[in-house]
Amino acid sequence: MTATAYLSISPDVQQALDAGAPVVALESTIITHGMPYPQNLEMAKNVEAVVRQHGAVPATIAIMDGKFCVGVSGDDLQRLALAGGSAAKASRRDVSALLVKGAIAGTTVATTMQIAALAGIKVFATGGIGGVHRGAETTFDISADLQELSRTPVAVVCAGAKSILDIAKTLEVLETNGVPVLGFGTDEFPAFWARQSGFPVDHRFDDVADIAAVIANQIALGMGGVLVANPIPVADELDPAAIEARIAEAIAGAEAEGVSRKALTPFLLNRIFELTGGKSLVANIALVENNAMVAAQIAVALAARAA
Ligand code: PSU
Ligand code: MN
Repeated sequence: MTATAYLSISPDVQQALDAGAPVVALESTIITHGMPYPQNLEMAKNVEAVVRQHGAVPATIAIMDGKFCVGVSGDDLQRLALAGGSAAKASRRDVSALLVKGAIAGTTVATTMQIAALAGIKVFATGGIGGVHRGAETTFDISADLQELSRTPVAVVCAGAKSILDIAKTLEVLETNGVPVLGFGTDEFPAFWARQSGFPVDHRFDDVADIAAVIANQIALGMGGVLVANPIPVADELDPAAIEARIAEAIAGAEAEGVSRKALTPFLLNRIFELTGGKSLVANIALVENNAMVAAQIAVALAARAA
C-alpha cells in the first residue's frame, strides 16, 4: 500500500489541485475535541464558506473509515461533529493504527499537515497550535505539532498559542526545530484569545504576497513548514487579565482531577468555556474564521506565483 492509496480526495478539491488553484486545508480535532455540538458543526461549515468567499477551495481533513479524507462531505462533517470526543484524536503516532481499525478521527494540526502534504496542499488554517504545556519541565508534554512544523512543508495560519501553554517555551522549541514564525501585521506573537503575548515573532509581514514568497522559499530549499501568526480581530478579543484568571482556574481543576496527556487540551478548553460563560467559544470561532480568510488570501497569492 502506498501512502497516496489511503487518500480519498473530494472531486472539487481534486479539480482545484489539478488546476493549480488555491486550496486551504482545515483540521478536524477542533470539530471533534475543540468545541461542543452544535457550534462545532456550524463553525466547520462557516469556515469553509469563508475560504470560498476569499477565492480558495476548502479541504477539511479527517480520518474517516480507514481513509485520509481530504474535503470531508456534509454528511461526514455531521458524523464528526456528533461523534465529538468519542471519535479518536489522531496525532502522528496514532495514524497507522487508526487506518487499520477503520476508525473515524479528528486530525490534529500535526496529522492534518501530514495529510495535506500528501495531497499536495500547502496552506492550512486552524485556531491555535498545540505547544509546550506549562510544567513541561516535569511532564515532558510538548505537542507533536511543533515537530511536524519542522518536517512538513505546509504553512499553518493560527492565532498564536493559548496561554494554557507556556508560550515562551513553545517559541523556543519552534526555534530549535527551525520553524519560521511570521507575524501577519504584528510584531508580537498573539495569545489566541488575546492579540499580544509579550513575545516577539521572528519576522513581521504586512502583505500576503510576502508570506507566500517565504512559503515558496521553504519549499524550494527543502525546509519544513511555516507558522503564520494572525492575531484575533480587535472586536473579538477577550480581556487578557480576565482570561488569564480563568485559565489558571482551569489548570488547577485539571491538576485536582488528575487530567493529563492527550485529554488535557480538550479538558482545559471545556473548563474555560464553562468559566467564561461561553465567551471563549465565541472568540474562538471568530479567530478561526479570521485565520481562514488570511489563509485563503495566502493560498491565492501562492497560486499566482506558480501560474
Ligand atoms: N487548540 C485549540 N483547539 C483545538 C486544538 C488546539 O484551540 O482543538 C487541537 C489542535 O488539533 C491541536 C491539538 O493540534 O489540539 C493539540 O493537541 P496536543 O496538545 O495533544 O498535541
Ligand atoms: Mn500533549
